[in-house]
Amino acid sequence: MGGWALGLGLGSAALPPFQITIESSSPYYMPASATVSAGVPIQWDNPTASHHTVTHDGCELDGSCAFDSGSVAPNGSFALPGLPPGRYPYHCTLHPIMRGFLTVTDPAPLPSPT
Ligand SMILES: [Cu+2]
Repeated sequence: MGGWALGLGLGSAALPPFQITIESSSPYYMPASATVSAGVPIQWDNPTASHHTVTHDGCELDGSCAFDSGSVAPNGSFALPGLPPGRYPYHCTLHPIMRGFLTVTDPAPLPSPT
């Protein structure tokens, strides 16, 4: 478990993960565009017959690699304990046509800076 999530002080037991299903046809990641709150675990399930990855675009673009599942076997899954707020385009390194987008929002609204 990541210390980052624990640092939120939510004081709750482990949250149920937000689940994304890998599919062998479009949109490939279901839902392809997902929005979750910071600190919420995220889990990708692979019920297809092929290996896939869940790889943040930054892993290859600029080294800002937020997550990379490596090869996820059929009937396997990949889980993250939660991510800092931000926008995370990701893809499958084995099938570059597979693309998803994750938006992580602040757990509580903060006063907007002036
Ligand atoms: Cu794939």
